[in-house]
Amino acid sequence: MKKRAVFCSLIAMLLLTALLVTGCGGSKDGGDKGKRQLKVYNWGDYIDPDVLTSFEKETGIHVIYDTFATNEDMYVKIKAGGSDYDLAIPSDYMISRMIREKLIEKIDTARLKNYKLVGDRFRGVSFDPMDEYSVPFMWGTVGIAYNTKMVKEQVDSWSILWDKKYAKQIFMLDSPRDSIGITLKYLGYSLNTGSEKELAEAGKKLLEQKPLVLAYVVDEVKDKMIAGEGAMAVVWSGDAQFIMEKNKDIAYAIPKEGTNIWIDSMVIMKGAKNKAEAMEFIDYMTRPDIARKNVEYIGYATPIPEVQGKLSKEVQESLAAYPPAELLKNAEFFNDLTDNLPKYDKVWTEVKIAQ
Ligand code: N2P
Repeated sequence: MKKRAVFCSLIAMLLLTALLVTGCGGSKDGGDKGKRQLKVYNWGDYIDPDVLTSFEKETGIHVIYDTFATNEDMYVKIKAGGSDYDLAIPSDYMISRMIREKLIEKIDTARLKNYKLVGDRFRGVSFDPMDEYSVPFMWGTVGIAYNTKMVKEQVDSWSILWDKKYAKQIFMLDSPRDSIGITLKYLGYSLNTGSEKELAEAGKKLLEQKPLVLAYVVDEVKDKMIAGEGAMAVVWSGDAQFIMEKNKDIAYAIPKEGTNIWIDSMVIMKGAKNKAEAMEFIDYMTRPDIARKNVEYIGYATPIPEVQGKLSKEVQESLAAYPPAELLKNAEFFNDLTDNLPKYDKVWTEVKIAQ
């Protein structure tokens, strides 16, 4: 009996020590701050680094932050499993696919203080019609950034990307959906086509263009265009805005044949270990002062009207950032391709391996 009492008080002491060491059972605002963490997977160059720092400071949540260059790269890593991300920021069509494949969780937007600030045109969107899975982060278009010192003519058509006089001065996006998509638009087709014939035509066009292409690039395009290394580049609009702010010779065009309009939204991964932290991150990114810091740093467009209204007149009138509706009349969102996806993969592989 006595032995047992000693044993019990020993256990109690051990338990007490354990509690003291871990900060009394994990209270949010106690000494346990360093313990909370969040694993985020985002596009490269898609956040103001100061915003990450201030989030960590204000919430005590340690962020493990990784980046990807395209939706397809992100998908492969998530699908392979074991990456452990809590939160990612894919585009529309990829979100549809992730919902379909049960890779992401529902988000209770009623628990997000700042969700009400999201603009109406970003709610009830086709890839998440009931606003159940995603909270918009940025939006934009695909277009041509060009150097007005090297391109003297008007840029209003994708056809300029096939003009031999710009041989080896053209940067293409190393992103299958984007590069095939704009080629389909140039040919007068939908960028969601499932037609083998139309896709074969687009593939032929891209192969024909390859000798004129200086490089297939993603985030590196910004430095290259700022440095004047190419005459033009197919870019995402916010990158164009970023480039234009650093090099006044650069302009942005949305070709008349139409383009892709996209929304990148925050999603929570299925089975995320740090769901509460992910919710805090989403709400923080949607907070007006933070959203503003972000867009002013990265150049992309905010889905929060109140934030847009606070930006400089120059940015608000920039067609790279906030294009007028008439320029978007031929624009399409990408859809989840489902069974047609292999057809696009085949086209892109052929283009990339061609000599
Ligand atoms: C930023 C990537 C922009 C995302 N580097 C395009 N949807």
